[in-house]
Amino acid sequence: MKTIYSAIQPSGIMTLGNYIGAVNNWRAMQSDEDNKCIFALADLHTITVRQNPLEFNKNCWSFYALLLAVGLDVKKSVVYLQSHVAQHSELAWLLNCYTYVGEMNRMTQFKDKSAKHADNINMGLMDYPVLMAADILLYDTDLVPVGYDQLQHIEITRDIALRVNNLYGDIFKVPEGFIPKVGAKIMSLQDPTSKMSKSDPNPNAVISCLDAPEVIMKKFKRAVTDSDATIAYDPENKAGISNLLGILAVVEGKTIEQTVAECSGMRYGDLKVRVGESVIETLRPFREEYERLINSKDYLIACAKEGAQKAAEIAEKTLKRFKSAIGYII
Ligand code: ATP
Ligand code: LTN
Repeated sequence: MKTIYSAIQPSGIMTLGNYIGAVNNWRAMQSDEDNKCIFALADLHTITVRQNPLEFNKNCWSFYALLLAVGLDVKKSVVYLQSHVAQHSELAWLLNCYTYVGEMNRMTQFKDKSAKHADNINMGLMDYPVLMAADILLYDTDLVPVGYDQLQHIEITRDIALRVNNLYGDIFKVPEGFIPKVGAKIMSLQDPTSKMSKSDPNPNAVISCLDAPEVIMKKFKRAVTDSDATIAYDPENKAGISNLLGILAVVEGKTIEQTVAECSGMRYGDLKVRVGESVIETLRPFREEYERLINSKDYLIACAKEGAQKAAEIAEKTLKRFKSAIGYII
């Protein structure tokens, strides 16, 4: 049995990048009987950037409903809110004392986000990877399915786990990242050299999993490509077209080679329409199920509560193991 753990922040909107790079794989891993899957809304991480309380609350509901709508099954997997399981904060504190300031200073995301939010470089922003390490290590995780941008955080999680194990014996399982071969970094539709990001202020750059079909089509038709007219997969020199091919391959469940073979010879405009149509059909059932779930708050509350109980049971065991090794009276 392998334990799979991952999380997503309830901030902004869930993008096609989040779906392809992360959530789509969570669902695939959940359907393997040999996997025990645990998925969280990383709502403690979200307040490292200042949130409007009403909007934040709405986003938490919305992301939880959307996780279920895309197919996370609460009967098979544990799906919960990080803030409902106090062990995350407690382990993060303990791990802080086994993490060096220099290590956190070097984190790419910390540097990027500090530059972006220069008026609010809070301790949480710097400590973000330690909380993430706590999330992962609490569940004796084997594999962490994430997009490419999170790889550095998985590395530091492994470093912290090994450091603790060297001091106290076998306390933590040392996890591995799981990065998809295609789709680990879906690019912005307006600037295909940068990542499609939830927090992009330009709505044309980003597909939301809840966008209406006509909006999705419009955004793909406007996607930035290049002036050459050949369809080829070459992320370095043909970033826009390669991004479209990558998206198409994942949503149609094909390899890049198959997709390129099918599309070679197409005009750019036709490729854009083909990608738009496939993405619309992929997202359509999610949007419909989301509309149903977001109006079933009692059901969502019951699911979240059950998820948190199951998560806390596992988390408490790991936390006690570590505290006892440090010397705490437990
Ligand atoms: P922001 O850009 O505002 O920091 P985000 O879009 O990266 O947010 P997160 O909540 O940080 O969203 O990421 C959730 C998951 O989605 C992570 O596993 C991350 O690696 C993955 N992910 C995010 N954007 C992409 C992308 N463009 N392509 C592939 N995977 C992505
Ligand atoms: N930092 C992650 C979200 C996250 C996460 C985790 C992912 C928080 N805790 C544990 C995997 C495992 C991000 O996607 N930005």
